[in-house]
Amino acid sequence: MKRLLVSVTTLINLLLLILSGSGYCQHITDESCSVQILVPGLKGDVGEKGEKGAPGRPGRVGPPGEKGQIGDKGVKGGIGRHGKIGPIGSKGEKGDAGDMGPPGPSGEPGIPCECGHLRTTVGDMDNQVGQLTTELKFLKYALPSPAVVAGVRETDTKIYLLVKEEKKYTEAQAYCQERGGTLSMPKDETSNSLIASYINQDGLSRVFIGINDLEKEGHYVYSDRSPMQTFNKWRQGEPNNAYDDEDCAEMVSSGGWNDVSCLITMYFICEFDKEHVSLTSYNN
Ligand SMILES: [Ca+2]
Ligand SMILES: [Ca+2]
Repeated sequence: MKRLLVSVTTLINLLLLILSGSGYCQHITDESCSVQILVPGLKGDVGEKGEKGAPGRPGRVGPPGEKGQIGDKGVKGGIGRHGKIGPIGSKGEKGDAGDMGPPGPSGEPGIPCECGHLRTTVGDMDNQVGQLTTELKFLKYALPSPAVVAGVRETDTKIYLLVKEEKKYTEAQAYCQERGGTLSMPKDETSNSLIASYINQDGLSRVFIGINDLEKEGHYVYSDRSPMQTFNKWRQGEPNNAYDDEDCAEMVSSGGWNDVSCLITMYFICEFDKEHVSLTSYNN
């Protein structure tokens, strides 16, 4: 481009010189008129190198390259650090019992003694434990609940049970019979005193006992239908069959007897034969 501009400029200059020379020379003498041809000078020296230009603008983002190949597998890493301690595991099942061990060495000889009486005592205690065990089973069977009885009283052959539930005579008798007994039958001074103390101990004033003349007026029998013997504890003026309606008997705290209506309700005392208790199984 630059070279082309130089050439054009040169041509224009030559043309101006030709035109001006021919016109100018018409007014000037031929000697003094000459044609001067101007030619461009020599090409100058190469200029100094310019300063470095500012960096150009970044080019456009090229298209994504093709996906490379899968690299080789890396080298196996070293052992990692210890992890945290885990939670306590559940308890395992109980293992089988081990084999029985060998017998131990013999003990030292005992001290000789006269043990005959001790053996007798131990034997007696065994019998008592057996009897108490039977009575305990009986009580667990016979007692509806601990709240309604005030313990038991007993002689060599009988067990007495004070039941603190108010019942009519026949209901009380049925209660005792259901448990293998009967309403208490004081047939001698000993049993009468024991029943009386039983009443007093609990602060009571009267209880039904197993005596009645239900079948025949004035003919008193015990609740097991055995006839009244010579022993009795009728209070003075009793039995009086008051209002012609007293066919059952109560014992008051003094131990005395009185005939009363069978239809009133009061506490009562049952009686059980120890022999019967021992022979009966109370496993319920
Ligand atoms: Ca009567
Ligand atoms: Ca009476």
